[in-house]
Amino acid sequence: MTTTNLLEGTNEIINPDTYFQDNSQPCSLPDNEIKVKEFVNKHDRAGRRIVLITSGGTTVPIENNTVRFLDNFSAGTRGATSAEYPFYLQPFSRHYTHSTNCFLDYMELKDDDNIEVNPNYSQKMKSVLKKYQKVKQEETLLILNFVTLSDYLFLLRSVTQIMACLKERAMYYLAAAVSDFFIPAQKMVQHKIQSAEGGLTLSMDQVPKFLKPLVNNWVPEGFIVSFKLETDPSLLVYKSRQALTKYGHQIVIGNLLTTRKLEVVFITKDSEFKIKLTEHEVKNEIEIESKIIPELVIRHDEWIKNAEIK
Ligand code: 9Z3
Repeated sequence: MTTTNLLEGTNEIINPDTYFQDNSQPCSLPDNEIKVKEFVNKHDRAGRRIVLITSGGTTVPIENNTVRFLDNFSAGTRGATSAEYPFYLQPFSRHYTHSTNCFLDYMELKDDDNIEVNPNYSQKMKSVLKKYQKVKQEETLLILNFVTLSDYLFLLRSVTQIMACLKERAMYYLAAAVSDFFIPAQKMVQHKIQSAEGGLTLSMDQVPKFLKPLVNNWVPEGFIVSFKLETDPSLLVYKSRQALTKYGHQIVIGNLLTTRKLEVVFITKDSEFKIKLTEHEVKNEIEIESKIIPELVIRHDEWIKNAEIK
């Protein structure tokens, strides 16, 4: 088999500012910025705290006219579940979209003209619906979408910079699984890579380390929590602490791919502890986010209090 060595990667680490200069911003960015400004202004005036939760994976295209892309693992469950706990909400749509049921399974035909909720689900759905409607009515949830690495990074920079005015009252909960490698636009081939040329060898650049400007420049007063995903248990604590030391933010939550729904490790400057579900909790469908979020709320309280003392 022949291999096509298409692209030359580089070991040089690209500066985050250079990234924003070399890549064009997504066309949805201006609209999203308007939505975020409105949301932040409204809740800032009411003296509320705001949490930015990033969730899901990013993709990196391998062709400018993209037919193929590389994806990062994430079902987006951590972020979606976590978004519900600050309000003590029961799950909303994720339980219907992530279930093996088709959404039509939740419905029944009442007569020729009307449908209703299947009684087997109506009790649970009713409580979810009530809480969902409360969130909608109070406009306490704003959902923005991203697909590619570039969508994500431009959005992250804009949202954090808009939220900077909240100072310590903002929390940044970075659970998205962000690509570590990408092909810069100017090095990417324009058209679909042809399979007739044989195998494909890709060489990719390292994605700039965005936590650095985020912590130091974009939101230096914010309470910042990042996640570290590993598959090798022996690396988890070491790599999580390494990230905390490197970026100097408040908490790294380490998790392993296979046990991420059952166990996480909190790494702070002066502590390290596990949060784990018991067998009993697992049986009762307790979600680990119901333990993670209250712990973070306590620490965020302290963060705000300490800032007031200073
Ligand atoms: C995580 O570690 C999340 O907890 C998961 C959640 C992606 C594992 P799901 O979405 O899974 O519920 O299916 N997110 C961070 C992953 C990541 O890429 N972190 C970077 C790294 O590990 C640092 S920011 O190097």
